[in-house]
Amino acid sequence: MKKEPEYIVKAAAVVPSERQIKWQELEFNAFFHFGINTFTDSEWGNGNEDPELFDPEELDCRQWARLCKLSHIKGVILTAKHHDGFCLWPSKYTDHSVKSSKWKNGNGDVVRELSDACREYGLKFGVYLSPWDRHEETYGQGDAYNTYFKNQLTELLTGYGDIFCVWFDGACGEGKNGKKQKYDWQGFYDTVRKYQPEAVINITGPDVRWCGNEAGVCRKSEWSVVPYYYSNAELIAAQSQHDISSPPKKINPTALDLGSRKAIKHCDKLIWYPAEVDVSIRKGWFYHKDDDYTVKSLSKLSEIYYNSVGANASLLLNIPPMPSGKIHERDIETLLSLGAQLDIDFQENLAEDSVMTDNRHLDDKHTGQHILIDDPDEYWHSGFDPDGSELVLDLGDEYDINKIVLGEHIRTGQHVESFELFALINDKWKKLADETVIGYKRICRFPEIRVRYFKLIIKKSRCFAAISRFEAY
Ligand code: FUL
Repeated sequence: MKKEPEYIVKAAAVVPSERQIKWQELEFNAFFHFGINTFTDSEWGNGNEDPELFDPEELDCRQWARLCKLSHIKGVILTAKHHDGFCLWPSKYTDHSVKSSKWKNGNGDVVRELSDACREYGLKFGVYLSPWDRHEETYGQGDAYNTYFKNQLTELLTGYGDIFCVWFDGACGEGKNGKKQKYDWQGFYDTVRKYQPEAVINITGPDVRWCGNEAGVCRKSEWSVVPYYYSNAELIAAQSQHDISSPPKKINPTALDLGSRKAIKHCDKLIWYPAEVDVSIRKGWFYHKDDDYTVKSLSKLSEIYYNSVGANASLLLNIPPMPSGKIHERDIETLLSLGAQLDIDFQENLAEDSVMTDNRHLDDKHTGQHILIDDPDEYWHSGFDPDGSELVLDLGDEYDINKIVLGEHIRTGQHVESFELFALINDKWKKLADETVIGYKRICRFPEIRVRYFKLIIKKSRCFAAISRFEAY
């Protein structure tokens, strides 16, 4: 039995909530930044925009949803209200919304149209609601604004069916009247839990952590077990964007390591707080004609996908619709090609009917072979001496393979600290990967090889290792 220090025993026992597991399993979601900024060609509105300007004459939320469906996207998050305070639904608490616009003579509701389209296409639906509101008079007045915000939240949580995610932006600044608002974060969270208990609360929230940049990358070792400290809303807000001219492009260097032994050693409290990578398909978060040439290529998007979904993070890709209410053809083209590429990349898991042996396991219900059972709750458990444990996959025949997908059984926590992956080539084990964490999903890519046997060595793991995914493509 491996003797671990007390703080590692504690870290190994931290597990996700059911809502965090459901969210993690979605893997790839879409962000839609759409609002008054779409019509003023800006990124941050100042709240004084004329609502009349909002007029997406050809709004087609079914087009947005269809595109997501074809691109492997599982959930959608709409900017119901951005920093300018303009609401995409007819909130009864303000006139600064679609009801004062030209669109459908003030009778339209984008939240309704998109949530309906998502249901039709089998996608999850979520909302972004900016705490920072540059229009609302009560902003900066303490309780008055907090009540306003909770009322709006309640409208969104009770009027549009199931909500899978509520995204609270960390960006905050001065209000209209120069005052700063003291947010009632706990009250906001309680409102979400009351009306949509299954929804995760992201970013300045307790369930999902911002990866720390908007460049589409996560850390080499993305731990889901991190100090409680990182979920502090004031801290997240302080590290978020404060100035429109300097978007946070890189990972904050002081936070390169959130979950290693060194990073958690002196922490009183650890939590399950998995990472989300949010990035835009083009330069801005909102649509600008001048950005049409900045739409990311298939190779860039695919790199972002593998560096997030394949590295224990979730991907939230922003696709900003045009003033017409439709998505630009360049964005469509590149997204569809990503969808087609992912279809090819994950066409057939060649490990499905294979044999998996191990050099140790906890008991007969947790042998290597259990990894291959098509049930996320079947897994191999190393027993309590995990370092140096080995799993050997025999595909039964030789196949051309360039990807191995691994995953820990996160219901029992995140444990693996380092591993190596090998393939048997000409009777010699050739090293394909030498990595740190696995977490919910780790995709190891390598130049295509013809191979029958793979070997995974768990070099170091906290207390034990539990693997529930080993796929070959
Ligand atoms: C940031 C905001 O300021 C941007 O406009 C955008 O909404 C991004 C997702 O979050 O904090």
